Amino acid sequence: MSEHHHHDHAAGMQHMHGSVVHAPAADAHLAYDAAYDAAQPEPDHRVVSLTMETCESDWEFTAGRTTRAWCFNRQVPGPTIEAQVGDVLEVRLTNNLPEPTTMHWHGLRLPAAMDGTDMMQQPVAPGGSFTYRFKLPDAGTFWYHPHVHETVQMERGLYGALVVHGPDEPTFDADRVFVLDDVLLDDDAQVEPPGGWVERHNGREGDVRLVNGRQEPELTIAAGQIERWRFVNASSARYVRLSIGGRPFKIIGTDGGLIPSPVTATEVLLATADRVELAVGPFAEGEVLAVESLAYNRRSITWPRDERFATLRVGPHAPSRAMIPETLRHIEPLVHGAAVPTREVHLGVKIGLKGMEFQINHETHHRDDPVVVGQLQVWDVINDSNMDHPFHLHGFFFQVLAVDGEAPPFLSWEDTVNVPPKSTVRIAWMPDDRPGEWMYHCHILEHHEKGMMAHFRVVRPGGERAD
Ligand SMILES: [Cu+2]
Repeated sequence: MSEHHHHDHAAGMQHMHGSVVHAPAADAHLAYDAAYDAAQPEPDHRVVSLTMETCESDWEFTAGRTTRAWCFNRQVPGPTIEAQVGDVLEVRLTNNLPEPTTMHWHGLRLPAAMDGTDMMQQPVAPGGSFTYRFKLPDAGTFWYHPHVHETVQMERGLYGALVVHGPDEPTFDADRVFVLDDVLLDDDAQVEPPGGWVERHNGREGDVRLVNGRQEPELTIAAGQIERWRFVNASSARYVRLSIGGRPFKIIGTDGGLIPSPVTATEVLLATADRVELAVGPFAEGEVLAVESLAYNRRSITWPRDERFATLRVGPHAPSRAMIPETLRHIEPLVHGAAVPTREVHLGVKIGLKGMEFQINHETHHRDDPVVVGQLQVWDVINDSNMDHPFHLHGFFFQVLAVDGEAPPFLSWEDTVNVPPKSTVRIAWMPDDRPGEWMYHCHILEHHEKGMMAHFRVVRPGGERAD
């Protein structure tokens, strides 16, 4: 799938200093081990090394029509990176776009310096290079994308998937990644530049729906087989209420990897940037199913309707070796019993003299208080506005404790959660020992750009005042 190759760690490679990622353990997200070296692979693991070039390139989102896209390695999505927990990922980025860019590693617990935000690194200038290097502590479906000028760069095709395999995964007949997106093309099949106030309010929803960079492709699956389908919603603003012909599937994973046990459902909502992993099948030969997004009213101005992403055709029968255990993983709850909120994060939209402002705690580009390593965070994320916003926290996984006081149907690790209008989502997370500048924001790209974001420091105890 990808062009990367493996090579063993060679002595003398650069170490990153001043950052420590905690070690994987029974529940990796809670452990901490000062000996964990973010720059060196675990014993018997490798450095997964690859080069990435960003540049303008021709791409056929729609068959027979050429778009000047912006690509990682001349493809949309960029190459799917695959690695194992405990490997080090080393990506040498060369930017051949006409403007600066970065790579943000969405969902990964990495040192702040590798997060790819303009808070932590100078964006890579045209013609410049930067090497990202960090260890992969967690299994799951992640993705990468620029963290500058996203409404243009991501819309034109800059994104890709990263799959990290764990030591103890369920067995499937196939393991596939589907990166969903939509793109707004003009009559000449070129990507429309950012639009007017409706788009700034709603976020952009394109009329061409893409699976792995192609418009409404045909997919096939063998009758009788069960596959692992990993979905990434890379859209600017589109929510995907995913259905596969209305047939039941099993949800087995979310943003932060496997969930405790499979959950049977006929649909699942992916806000922008969300990931979900499904066990799909078995189907009967000859069936034809729509992979589609059912109408979802996120209270934007556009009217919701069912829209197709792909067509799934079921081919001849093949034997199955799939084995999906009832227990997929142990997740330790961060909070037992009643939680005491430590912070309120208000999401608001204000229309005033400055036009439309998308705010956190009543200001754009909010500077939030530091959090201290090892101090449990319980945040009430409160949506004061009349439309949905997907809340994304960089660098750390959280657990959703409640949505308007109701516990979610299953425990999971997340980095993105939808916050419905006039609702409160209570989350808990534990800052492990990765000090630095971090951020959270709405992942509707136009809202993020218009200020619905905040930055804050993670500080060591006693190292800095926390208030
Ligand atoms: Cu938003």
